[in-house]
Amino acid sequence: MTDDRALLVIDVQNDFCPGGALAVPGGDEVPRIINEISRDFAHVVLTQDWHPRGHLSFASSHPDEEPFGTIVLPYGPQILWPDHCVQGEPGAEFHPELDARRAGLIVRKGHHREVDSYSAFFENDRSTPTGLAGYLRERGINRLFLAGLATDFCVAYSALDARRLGFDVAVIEHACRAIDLDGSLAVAWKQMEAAGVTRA
Ligand code: VGL
Ligand code: ZN
Repeated sequence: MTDDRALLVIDVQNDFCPGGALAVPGGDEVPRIINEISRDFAHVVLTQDWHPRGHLSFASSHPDEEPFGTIVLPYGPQILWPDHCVQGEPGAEFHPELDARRAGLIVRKGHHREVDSYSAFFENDRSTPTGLAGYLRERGINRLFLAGLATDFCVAYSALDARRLGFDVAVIEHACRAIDLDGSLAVAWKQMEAAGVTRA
């Protein structure tokens, strides 16, 4: 099928939904919205946050730190999160209402213990690629539509990296939900708008 658009569904996993370890308010509202939207796309890619136990983004890996604090790692500041999306645990599974059947690719990210990975394209060192850009380019995909969790972290980082890589990028706002930590949602939108990300 010649369609130069892809739907990129970010981290619609149990731990980011109410009842999960890092619950995003309203996170469980997006699977059904995304299922509707995905019918219009020939290309659907899902991402899955996929951390080993003891991941350095977990506050529990640092004896003197609390969740939602910040530390400095070799690649820069890192927010510390509750343990979430641990490989093979129920919290790392896709939300049961998300229809994953039409996804052509599932990108797992955050599996290196020492580096977090918000973006679907690069780890948080902003230089180690996941391979997704090559996959999309080989298929002639130029335009990306993003949905999922969380707007101000993994969706925003993915959108910004996609722009940096030369893709047209739209964030489908009603199919995303935010963590909004200390105004992070407003900051994320400011950065996305400055980078030429549109709202769909
Ligand atoms: C995410 C924090 C930590 C996200 C993932 O999917 O937005 N946020 N890991
Ligand atoms: Zn994570």
